[in-house]
Amino acid sequence: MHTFLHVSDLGPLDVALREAAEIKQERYKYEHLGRHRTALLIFFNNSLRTRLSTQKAARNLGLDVVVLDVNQGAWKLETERGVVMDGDKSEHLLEAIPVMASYCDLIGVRTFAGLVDREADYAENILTQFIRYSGRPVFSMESATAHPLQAFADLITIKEHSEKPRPKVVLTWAPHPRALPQAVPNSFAEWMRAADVDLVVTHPEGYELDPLFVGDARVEYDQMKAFEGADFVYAKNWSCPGVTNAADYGRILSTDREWTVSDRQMAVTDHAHFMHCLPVRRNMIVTDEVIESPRSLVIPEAANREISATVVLKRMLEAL
Ligand code: AN0
Ligand code: CP
Repeated sequence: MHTFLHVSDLGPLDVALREAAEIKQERYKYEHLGRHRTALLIFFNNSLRTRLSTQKAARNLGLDVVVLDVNQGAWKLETERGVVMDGDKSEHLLEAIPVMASYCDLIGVRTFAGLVDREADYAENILTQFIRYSGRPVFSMESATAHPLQAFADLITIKEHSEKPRPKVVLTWAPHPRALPQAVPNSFAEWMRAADVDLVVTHPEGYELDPLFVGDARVEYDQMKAFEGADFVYAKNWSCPGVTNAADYGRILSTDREWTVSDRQMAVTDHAHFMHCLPVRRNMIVTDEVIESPRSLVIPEAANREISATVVLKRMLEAL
């Protein structure tokens, strides 16, 4: 595997899930693969889980790890070609990428959508330059439009806790005070469609996700109706994807706290598990009661980030 952005990069999901289960039992089984190899993890944005779990995964595989926070101590990077660099940016990505690549064997990149230019965000402007100019395998640690390591961990978690062969999984929008990317719901929808689950997406009108990710998944604008009989509820905020109205891209269209996941909605589910990728704002996205309930999976879900990252890095090392 040379790039990791979409579910298709991983090949058959049943094989990947078996590999994940095996690695969870024996985390250091492939420790020899990373010997004398280095993974470089580059963060253009904040992270707690991805930063820690990906480092742990790399160590499971015997890799050396170098972490770079671009905004703390590196030169400010220009990402657009053709710009006259007379502003505050001292270095261009076009030099920085091959330089960084010369010190490592694998590269992980965390970068958020700008939420201003839909086309640039959906072209994955920064990640694409790493893929094109580094000559190294590159994996998304959440890029502008996708968060595949999260979606893979989510799928592992659902498979581990599912009491039915084809569970009903509801992806619900929830309110948030700041505009957030669509990366998490995009990947979650993409991965659930590829898995054997009954996916229902619910959000206020105007929040329609890009068809590239959501395909023809069922969309239900009535949140209570969507929750009926659900086995898993996956909450997330996202800003307007600009699918129905391009001018609204990146905007907050609703702050309706009726959408905050509470016991009221959970009561109509089939004793559903609650999931969220974290970080989560309590009593905006989900109430204290729901996130603290025994049906909440947010902690095992985050723990599975180590497992999804170990499988992905293992695949990349095997292909070197
Ligand atoms: C980010 C997002 O919504 O994409 C990261 C989630 C993993 N969330 C925040 O910035 C709060
Ligand atoms: N879920 C997730 O990716 O969290 P971080 O932003 O803390 O890495």
